[in-house]
Amino acid sequence: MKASDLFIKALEAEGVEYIFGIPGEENLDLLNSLKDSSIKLILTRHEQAAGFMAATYGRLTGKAGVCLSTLGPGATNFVTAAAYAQLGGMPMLMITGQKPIKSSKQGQFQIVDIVDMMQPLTKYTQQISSGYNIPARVREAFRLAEGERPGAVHLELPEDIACEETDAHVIVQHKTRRPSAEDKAVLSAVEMIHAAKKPLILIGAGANRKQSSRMLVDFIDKSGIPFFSTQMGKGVVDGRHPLFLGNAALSANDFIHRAAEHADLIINVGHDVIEKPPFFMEHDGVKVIHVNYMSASIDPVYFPQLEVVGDIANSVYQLKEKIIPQKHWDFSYFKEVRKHVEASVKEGQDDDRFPMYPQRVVKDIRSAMPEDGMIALDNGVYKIWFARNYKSYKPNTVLLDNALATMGAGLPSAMAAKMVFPDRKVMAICGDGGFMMNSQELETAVRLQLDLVVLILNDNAYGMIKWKQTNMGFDSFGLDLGNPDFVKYAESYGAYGHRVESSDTLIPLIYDCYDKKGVHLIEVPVDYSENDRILNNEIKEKSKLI
Ligand SMILES: Cc1ncc(C[n+]2csc(CCOP(=O)(O)OP(=O)(O)O)c2C)c(N)n1
Ligand SMILES: [Mg+2]
Repeated sequence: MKASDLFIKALEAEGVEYIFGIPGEENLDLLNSLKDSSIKLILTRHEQAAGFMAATYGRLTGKAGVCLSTLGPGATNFVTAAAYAQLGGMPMLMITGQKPIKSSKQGQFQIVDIVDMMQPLTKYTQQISSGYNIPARVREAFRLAEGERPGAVHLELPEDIACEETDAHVIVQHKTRRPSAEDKAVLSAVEMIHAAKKPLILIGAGANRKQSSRMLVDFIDKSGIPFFSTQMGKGVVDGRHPLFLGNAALSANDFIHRAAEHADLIINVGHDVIEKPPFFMEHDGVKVIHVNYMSASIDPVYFPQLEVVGDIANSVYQLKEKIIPQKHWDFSYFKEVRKHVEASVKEGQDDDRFPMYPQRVVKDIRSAMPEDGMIALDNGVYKIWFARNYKSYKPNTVLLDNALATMGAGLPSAMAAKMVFPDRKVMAICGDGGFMMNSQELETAVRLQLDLVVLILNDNAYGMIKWKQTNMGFDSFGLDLGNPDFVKYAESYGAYGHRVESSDTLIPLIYDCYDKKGVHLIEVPVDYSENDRILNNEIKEKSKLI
């Protein structure tokens, strides 16, 4: 068999549905083999966007998303997407081409050592040096990408290897189960929880990765222990649960941090230090039990006293089986915190100023999205408002990146979410800055006939950095932008363009967009003038008083 045919057969055996990317001349054998495959090629307008789409496909399915590029410049465009998948725990395979490795008459033209470049960004990076190795390399790449902790892997397929003949056979997936936590670790954890006076549960990104949701609800309901979540842990347990205290959108000084400071034990399910810290551990401060697939990486702000390492859902199940609610547990302070958080996230939600208040935008989008509707956020200051104020009802319905926290992923990740869940309503939420980093993918979305709303919060600036600049007492400098006419811009791609002109028109407009189908861009002029006062000062002062 031709090696490139075998490569595609190996991908098919892994259950690959899509390859996102941009082929170059070094991928032409592989492209030709793809022609008769069940795998669909999704052509994008930038390799970075293809990488973000593949990573999000992996995040939502648990199966590695696959992306393809040529050598040199195509492969270097994968760098940010590789870091996004690797830090975010998203399984993703990058396939890149290369000049012939046996003999080439091209000198060093376009040649960059891509295998080495990918070293710090992946779990596995290999050049395929013979057709015979293809089945093992592909299987190993998928095994590592999808195994805990999931992440990015890379295979380089040189042109002369792709076209050689081989008699190797595909290696099929083998059955595997994640190891379960050891009994004694669970017993020690239960003892610690029983002995605590004010235990508190934290839900982080790891719990959102696999379906730990039902086990966590059972554990919370049986124990009655209140919980809070990290940004990437949103939705694992319904935000309307009566024991939900709030989201740690900031790292410190918000109402929710009063609960974390007041607790004597935090049962941390699925958070690891790659996500921005939801609270800081301190010497002689709150104790932590680390419940995760992997042992804890130690950091000056994170040094747990006990670990329960193994499949998260199983660990939580084991804890639930053994936990007995204790009379000496005292949750009264947490209940007080909850009241303050609930009041605080409602503040400003009915404000009708225009340009719109971000708190109002969050509330309007929540009320226009159905329970299983998905929002995919880019990175900007609005992400804090969404993480803090937007209640998520189901796992993985708020896709945000609080690990690499890159700009530019909002639109591609929304597109991938819509492909994985074609029957759900999906919205990309971007700043004017982040949207323009991958706005060319509007063409891909239109070509794929996705029904999608892309909402842009427009402040004509890199608002997040302006907010930090003000907070640090610097003069306003260097962060204001001009923008295209977003309505015309959308229309030039064959999408629909809308500009919100008053705050009461946003909700009906969102409904209209979903009714009409197709790709809709909604520009929402936004008023960020109070971000500094509220997020940096008022919340800090008020939360001190609880
Ligand atoms: C690729 C990338 N470049 C730079 C940054 C640093 N950064 C974080 S948010 C931000 C500004 C975002 O601006 P915009 O998308 O308009 O959102 P806003 O904060 O204005 O709502 C910048 C420059 C980043 N996170 N990622
Ligand atoms: Mg902006």
